[in-house]
Amino acid sequence: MQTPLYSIRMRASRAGEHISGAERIVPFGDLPALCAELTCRAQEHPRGIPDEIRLSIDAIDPATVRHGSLPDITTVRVDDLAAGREAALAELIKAGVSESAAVAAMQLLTNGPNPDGGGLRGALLVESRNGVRLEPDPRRGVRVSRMDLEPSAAERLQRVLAARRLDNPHVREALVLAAKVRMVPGFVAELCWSDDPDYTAGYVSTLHRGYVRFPHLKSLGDSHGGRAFFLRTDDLDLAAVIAFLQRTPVLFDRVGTIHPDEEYRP
Ligand code: WAQ
Ligand code: MG
Repeated sequence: MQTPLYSIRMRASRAGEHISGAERIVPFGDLPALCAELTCRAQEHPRGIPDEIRLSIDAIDPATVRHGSLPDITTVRVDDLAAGREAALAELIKAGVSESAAVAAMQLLTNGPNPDGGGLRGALLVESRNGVRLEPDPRRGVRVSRMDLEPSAAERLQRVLAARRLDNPHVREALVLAAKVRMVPGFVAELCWSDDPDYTAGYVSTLHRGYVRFPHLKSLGDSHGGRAFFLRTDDLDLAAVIAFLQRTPVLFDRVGTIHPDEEYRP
């Protein structure tokens, strides 16, 4: 019999504002150690000390688990924030996002997309052509959950990332999240940069190019960041997309190729 798997989710906030979160899928026996690890992480986050930490643990129905591959990775070298934003915008437009929708999403991530101020714990869902926001609750966004690497893929990923000096938790976790998001029907692109003040890199993920990283999508010290998922909505069952993102367990068993770095040439 297979070991029963559990989804574990952490989110930490202060005065209602999102600080950090994490989502993993692990065997039953790994839960105590992971509870400790995720609690430490919530306590030691560069965005500050939380006044609320939530850990949620739910059994996964093995019959619902899906499998998938991580995207290929390319780093586009840019010297500064302006070049990074310009290169990311070009990548989004190439994937079929309208310029106005892409610019509007970048503006929201820059200023903090929460109408109450600050960030969201989830992602913006954005119609790829007209830029209309699609999340049911714009104060929360849509949080992707129930995804992880198979142990052998986790090991392999760390090895290939380390060989390129890219092995850090931001990259590993962003790859897993991006891999799940690109599985949804209607997916056009994802834009992300971290809300951690000490991490300036971000990415654009598309079906054609994979996970394209830009070392500078914001300035050091800036605590604004977030994610936007661009979707084409023709015949799209949005409720099913959201249900998949939040609830369908996906384990990634294959790692993509890391391509040579590219220089950004405007
Ligand atoms: N589902 C939806 N949105 C999320 C999730 C999730 N599971 N996790 C984070 N977000 C949103 C949320 O608004 C966060 O405030 C924001 O994204 C940033 O999250 O070098 O570290 O965990 O290749 O700070 C990308 C570049 C790093 C990595 C991204 O994001 C690289 C990062 P963070
Ligand atoms: Mg963060």
